[in-house]
Amino acid sequence: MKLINTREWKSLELDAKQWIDGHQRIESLFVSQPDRLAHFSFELDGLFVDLSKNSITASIQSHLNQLATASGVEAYRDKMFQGEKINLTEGRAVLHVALRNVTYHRGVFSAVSSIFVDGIDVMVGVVDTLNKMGKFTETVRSGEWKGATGRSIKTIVNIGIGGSDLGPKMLTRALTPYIQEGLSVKFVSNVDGTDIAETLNGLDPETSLFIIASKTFTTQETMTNAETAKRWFLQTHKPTDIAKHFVAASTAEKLVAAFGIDTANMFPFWDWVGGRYSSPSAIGLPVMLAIGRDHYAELLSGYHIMDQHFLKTPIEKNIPVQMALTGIWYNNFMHAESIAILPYDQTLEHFAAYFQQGDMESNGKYVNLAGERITDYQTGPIVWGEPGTNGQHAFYQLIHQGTKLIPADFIGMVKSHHPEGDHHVKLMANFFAQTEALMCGLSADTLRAQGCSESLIPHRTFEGNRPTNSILINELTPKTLGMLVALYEHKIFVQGVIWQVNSFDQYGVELGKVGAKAILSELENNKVGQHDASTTILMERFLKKANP
Ligand code: G6Q
Repeated sequence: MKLINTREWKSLELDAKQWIDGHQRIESLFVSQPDRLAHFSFELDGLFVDLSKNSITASIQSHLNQLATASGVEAYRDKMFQGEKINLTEGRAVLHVALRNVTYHRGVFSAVSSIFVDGIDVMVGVVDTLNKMGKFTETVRSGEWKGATGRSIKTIVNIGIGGSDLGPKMLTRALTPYIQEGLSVKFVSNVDGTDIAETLNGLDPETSLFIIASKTFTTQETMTNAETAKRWFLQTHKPTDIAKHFVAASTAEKLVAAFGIDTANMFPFWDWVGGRYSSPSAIGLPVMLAIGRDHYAELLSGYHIMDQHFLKTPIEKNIPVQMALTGIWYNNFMHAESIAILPYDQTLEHFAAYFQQGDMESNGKYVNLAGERITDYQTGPIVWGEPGTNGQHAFYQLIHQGTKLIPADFIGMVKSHHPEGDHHVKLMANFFAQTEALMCGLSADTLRAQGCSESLIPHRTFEGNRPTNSILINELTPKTLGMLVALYEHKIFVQGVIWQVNSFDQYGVELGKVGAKAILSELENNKVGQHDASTTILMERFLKKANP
């Protein structure tokens, strides 16, 4: 039966109509349901998730739960954890959960349990790679690993793009307080020469280590930047020195060797790790180098805690499921087009960008698993955001008084790594004040009582009723960060199941990879082929300017 014709979907459509027609308000739900927080807030190991400031009544919540059950979320989740090939279009298992299915004791990673794909226990490779990364990391961090001229490594440069860049960049930045003193980690991704040029400027080749991070080792941007870095390095070094200054995170051994990298310094991963889910794989090498093996193990343990919670907790208490259902409510029944992710923590400055890819590449699909065009409901939302309080002075105006509904996730910490004076209490006062103001608004009566002139009242009134999720974390540590990332990953998974899309392919990315190749060859040969009039004039103008 079509999703929109199911009993669960129809009930929710009715709920939405009643909510809108009844002019209901979120804050009044706290009066009609005095135990609302018990139903809408969740706690797991230092992570408190409050979903109570949403336009979701107890009855809507129960209809959403029924939708999750009827959509087979639990069965699909179990298939993922068991290594079934649920990425149907690519015929692959989806096992990023295997990457953190590990324990750690005195420098050694071991598997928690076996996970089989095609009769092979993937945990053997996972653990081997982690231990190899661990050993390598310790030699680099201790200074035992020497560059070609006998000096130890001070700067790590990760060259990758998309899933091979955003995750490690976000994690490394978020864990800044854990980075070893004297070690700096840089990320290059854009094929725009500015990115690599600015990174190489002032860099000392003798103390630099490049990680070429590419699952396929063919991605144009990454390989162009890697070749440029190699050329720059060879201005001062011999080809045989490459092995001491270049390593790879990849699945493509032959291409890695052809580049000049010693395959002993290649850290593998597998086809069942999707790019945007690959940060806890070998793609996490810059993170491990930055924060060390012990902290990296804590990061993986955080992911694992959330994975196990997702796997074992009934729908009603399952945090990723509940967050996903809240998102479905706005996306499909309240006509919201986007969601904002607003971390009140400067080190989470790349978090929204990371999950912009995580969400939009996973669920930005208009074809369902059966290959049919989805015409009657919305799939993935537009994801955007910036750290608070900067966002407050930029775009919050539209969230408060714009004509669009923008559900927002607020993420903040109880304890800061930089409590400097009263900075942290001020930061968090803004977090709490914003979520309250978005919900309660400011009425004309209050403004009148404050002496506001009648002509200004329409402008200064806030309708409120703007929904928010609040995630309050005790402290941003490797463990809680792992939990937070896994929470969003599983939320995306649940939504993909309900929308019946394959959250694990990315043909939209691949289109870009192929399209640019053909045009590049035309530009290089100064010969514009068959294109539409607009593309032709753009290319001709570009060529004229480039070769006047
Ligand atoms: C992620 C995508 C995409 C990918 C990049 C880099 O899920 O597949 O962002 O990670 O295109 O690909 P390579 O790692 O193969 O260079």
